Parts: sequence; structure tokens; C-alpha cells
Amino acid sequence: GWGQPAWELRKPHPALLSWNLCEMERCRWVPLPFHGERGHPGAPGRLFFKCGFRSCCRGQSQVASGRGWELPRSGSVSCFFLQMMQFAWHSYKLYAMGKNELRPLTKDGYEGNMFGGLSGATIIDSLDTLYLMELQEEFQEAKAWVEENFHLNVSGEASLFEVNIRYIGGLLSAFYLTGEEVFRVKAIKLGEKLLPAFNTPTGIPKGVVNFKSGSNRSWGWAMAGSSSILAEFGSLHLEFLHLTELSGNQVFAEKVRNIRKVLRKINKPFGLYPNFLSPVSGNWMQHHVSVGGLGDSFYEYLIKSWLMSAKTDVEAKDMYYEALEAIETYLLNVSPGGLTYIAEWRGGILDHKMGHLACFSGGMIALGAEDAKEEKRAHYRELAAQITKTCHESYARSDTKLGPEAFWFNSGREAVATQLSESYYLLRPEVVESYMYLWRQTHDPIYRAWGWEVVTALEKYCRTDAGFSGIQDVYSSVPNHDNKQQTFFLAETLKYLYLLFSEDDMLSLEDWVFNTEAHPLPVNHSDSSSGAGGRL
Ligand code: DMJ
Repeated sequence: GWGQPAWELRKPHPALLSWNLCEMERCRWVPLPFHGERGHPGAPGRLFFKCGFRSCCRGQSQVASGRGWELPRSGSVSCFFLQMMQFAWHSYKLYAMGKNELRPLTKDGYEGNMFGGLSGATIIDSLDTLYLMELQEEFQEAKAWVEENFHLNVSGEASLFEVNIRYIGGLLSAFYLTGEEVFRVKAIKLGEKLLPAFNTPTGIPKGVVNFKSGSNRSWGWAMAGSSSILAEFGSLHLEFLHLTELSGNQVFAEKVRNIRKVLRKINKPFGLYPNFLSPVSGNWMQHHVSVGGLGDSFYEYLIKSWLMSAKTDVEAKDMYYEALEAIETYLLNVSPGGLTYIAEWRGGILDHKMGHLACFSGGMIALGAEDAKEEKRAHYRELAAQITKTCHESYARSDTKLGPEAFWFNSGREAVATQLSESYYLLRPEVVESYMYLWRQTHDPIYRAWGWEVVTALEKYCRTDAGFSGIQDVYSSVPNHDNKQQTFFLAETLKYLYLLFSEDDMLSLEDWVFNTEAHPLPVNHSDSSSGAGGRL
């Protein structure tokens, strides 16, 4: 009946977990969790029903009377993600349209300090998710905003990394999915604005670029303002090769090839890549190694560079497997309770902790397993499954069934945060990201079941009246919301959940790679002889 709160939904029937959603006989209507006129959540009135899942229910909509809403009892799991996305989008649109983020508690927008005066980060991060879910009206709203209101003549200080993965990545994907020129043109123009970050003696970019003066600087917190961060300068390769591809301007590709060259040449302690590098001297500044924050997407972009080049960028492939071997040798551990985890390394001493961010690595290792040496393939598949299981444990061991920002393996405690300052959940995607890759690799229904646990928890603890919010303590069943609907919730978390319950040919991993903000970029099948020196 009506009026049943979302979180009372039980796990879907086991049969559903292995369903091919496009084979559903017919669409089941999913009432959206907002009332009244379209785009006006919270207004009293009627329910809006829409289900837009591909061929089974494309483009149908209807308005029905009644109050409250219910979830699908069976069948349309993907439609359920559509309504989550619509709720996140419409809440943003109502209270924060044009701002970078929605603050769902105060019902206003927030610009943040990472984007140099650029606006609309949520819009640009959402474009491809809206498009894939066939939320056509919402996609048109987002596109119209980009056409009319996304201005690049801004003059603040921006994070090279964040602007690249969210804005450039979002625009590139929108272009590749739709062919609409506006996305291509704005991606290239914005890419040009990032180039001054590379004006350093080594060509390793600094983290911050000033859009007005064209000056650059390192983050003040990064080794007293003198270091560039591995995950930041190591996560440009995919987007910059596409900028060259789409503009014909070689400068983008040259910048990232130079980064590769510096990293290839530099001496690596035990084969490991520390997180801090001087853009002036080209030397490591500290021997801290992590597959979580500060290091994470550097490793991800190595294996994805190989895949995006249609398996011709052998240098990236070699660097990836060499780095993974070193990580396995020096950072990988199994807890007394049998949980496999990747610790952090400080000059030879281990911190027995794993960040939520490091949980993407289950998916990465699964993705890379097939191209490893034959004798290692089964091992990497198993390693990916074990790491993903550990990350699931970090969710399962909390009261909310959402995972903390970091979890430890010491003093008899395993896969739990040890202090409040590490107990928050920011709507991050990494764990569902790994579920999605492991599902695609194994089709083991456990990954859909685990994904559904996350959905249930998000509905129960993160949904507010006006959008989704992070929570401050996953170990408290009374949620203390952090008042932020992160842009990556729409770009990544909801997209990966949707893909987890979609067919494998929805953005096939043969044809697409996801940038680190989950924006799909096409594999370069067209020029398979080009190698690292070729177009992509
Ligand atoms: C995203 O912006 C990206 O996934 C990035 O690589 C890491 N942090 C967030 C999500 O947690």
C-alpha cells in the first residue's frame, strides 16, 4: 500500500538479483518521492509516476493521485534508481540550480572552493547519468543550462584534478554519448584554461591553477606547499588524450605524456610510487604510499590507459602490473579474522588501515585481471573478490550498513573506524563501484545483493526532504546529516548502482572506460596500431 517509507523495502527476491532487467515483461510504475508539479519536491499534492527504463518502459509517464509512495515490490529495480536520480536532481534544481552543490538541510546551494569560480558542478557531473537513465526532460534541462549559463570567463583558483575529472570528464562523456557540439567545445576551452598548471620546471603540474593570472601553486597542505600529489597529476591521462583527439591540438597529449615520462624514469622505492612529488626537482618528497586518498586514481589510470588505447599502450600496462606487484608485496595484508586489505606504507612502516577511497581497488584489480600474465589471472580475480568482501564488511559492521571514511585492522578490531573523525560517510561510490566490476566479471548475485543493501541504507539514512545527504557517523542509527549532496553521488554512486543492475552491454567494458568520476570515455578501437604514441 501507499505511505510505506522507502527504507522498509526488503531485499529483492533472490531471483531478481540475476534478472536481466530488459527482459522484464512490462514496466511497473514507480511513484516518485516528491509531490505536486514536476520539479517541485515537497509541494503538497499529487504523486508523479514515471518509469523510463529503455525498451521496457521508455518515455512513459503519468500523474496519479494519492499521498505517500511505495517501492517496487519486484521487477523494476532499475526504475528505482531512476527515481533516486530524479529526486537528487529535482531537489538540486529546486534549491540550488546553477550552484556547484546542493545543501539539502539548509535547502540552498554551495559553490565550494575547488572550482575556480566555475558553477554547475552537479549539472555537469549529472549529464551522462541522466542520459543513460533516459531521463530526457532532466537531461534537456541540464543541457540547456550548459548552453546558456555555463560560463568559462571565471577568475578564481581551481583544482586541476577536480576540474578535470568532474567538468572535463562530464563534458567529454556528454559529447561522446550525444554528439552535441556544445559539450565538445566547452570541454576543449576549459582544458585550455587548465594548461598553466603545467608551467613548472619538470612539467609535473601543480595542484592549483589561477584562472585569472595563469599562475599556479601547490596545495598549502601538501608538504608545506611544495608538492604535487600523485593521484592528482596521475589522473589526467584519459581526459587529456581525448581533448587532443577532439581538438586536434597536441598540447594536451604532450602534457600527460611528459608526466608519464617523468614517472617512468624516476627511481621508485621498492617499486612503489610515493604520494608526494616535487614539481620543481622531480624528486619524491616523502615516502608515503597509498592506494587510497592521494594515490588511488593514479593506478586506476594506468590500467585504464591500456584499455582505452585498445590495448596498445603497453607502457601503461607494464607500469600498472609492476606497481600492483609492489603493492601486493609491501602493502597487502590479511587480518587475523581473514580479511584481505591494502594497508598504507610510510617508509617501510605500515598503517593497518584502509580508506573508503581505497575500496575502488577491488574493481580495478578485477578489471585488470584478464590482461595479466596467465598464471596471475585467477589470483587477481580472487584478490579483487577478497578486497571487495573486506569493503563490504566495513559496511556490514556499522549500524547504518554504510561504510566509514577509514577502517582499521588492529587491537583485535577489524574493518571498523576507531574514531569519530573517521566514521563519516560522504555518499561515496567506491564500494558500489567495485560491486559493479565484480558483478560484470563473475555474475555472482552476491554483488547485487550487497548493492541493494547500500540502496536500502541510502534511503533510510541519507534521504532528506530535499535530496540526499552524507552522514557524520555510520555507527549511529540516528543520522546526523552533513548537509551536502556531493556531485559524485549523481555522477558515480547512482550510476554504478544502475549499471550493477543493468545488462552488461549497457556501457560495455569492451568499449568504454570510466574516468575516476565515473564518466564513460570510448575505447579507441579505430587506430589499434597507434600505441602510446598514437591518438589515444
Ligand atoms: C570522486 O571525486 C572521485 O571518485 C575521486 O577519484 C575520488 N573521490 C571522489 C569520490 O569519493
